[in-house]
Amino acid sequence: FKAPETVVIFVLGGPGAGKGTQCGELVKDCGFRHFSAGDLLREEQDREGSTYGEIIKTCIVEGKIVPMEITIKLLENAMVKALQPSESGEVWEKGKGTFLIDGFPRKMDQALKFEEDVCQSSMVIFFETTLEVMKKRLLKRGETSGRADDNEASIVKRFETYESQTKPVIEHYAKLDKVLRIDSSRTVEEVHEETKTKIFEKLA
Ligand code: UP5
Ligand code: MG
Repeated sequence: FKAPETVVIFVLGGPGAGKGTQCGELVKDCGFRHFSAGDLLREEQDREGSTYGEIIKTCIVEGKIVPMEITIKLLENAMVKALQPSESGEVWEKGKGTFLIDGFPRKMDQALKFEEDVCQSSMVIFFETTLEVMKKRLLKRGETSGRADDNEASIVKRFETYESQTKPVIEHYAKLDKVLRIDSSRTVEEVHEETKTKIFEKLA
């Protein structure tokens, strides 16, 4: 994966912290591109003829991390595809070279592997809120989302994986001074404004 103009931003935070919502806001407002590891995995799970359907399904319900080779390949494919010229021929419209990688890396070995094989990240956005807020948001979404993991039992397991596996990734990048910490307990608009400001400060 070679695209020197590309800026890669990892977007992390617990389940339900608001990663997907905030990435959507950044796409609308700044033209960034959004790659959700979870969405790519769910798509692959449902793809006819996929060899990985069953393993992805089991991991998601159990809140476990899918073997990283699968996720990294899906992300890399999506990123390469995004770099193809669009129909209008415009690849590098405003912001389009900034890639938000949402919900990845969730575990230290994935972070190292991705940065070695695919590309280095410029920064990590960490949406931080309490487990209580996250749980409330997930249960509310579960009323309509149809997501196999938006239920009490899966939520508990997702939180455990987040605490034990993903938090060390955030700590690792914090030591490298790459983390933008953002309190995501507030409204979508408030969180978005602070996120945007902090990203552009860091990029400047
Ligand atoms: N909401 C959002 N922001 C709000 C705000 N400020 N105020 C009030 N409500 C707000 O938001 C969640 C809900 O809260 C929504 O209803 C939203 O409207 C509301 P969302 O933006 O969806 O939060 P997000 O952090 O994206 O939550 P998500 O559930 O997607 O987080 P997860 O990290 O759990 O899910 P993900 O899809 O990334 O992963 C799912 C599973 O896939 C993992 O558990 C794992 O099994 C697997 N996976 C891997 O194995 N490897 C990977 O690399 C990635 C995923
Ligand atoms: Mg999400």
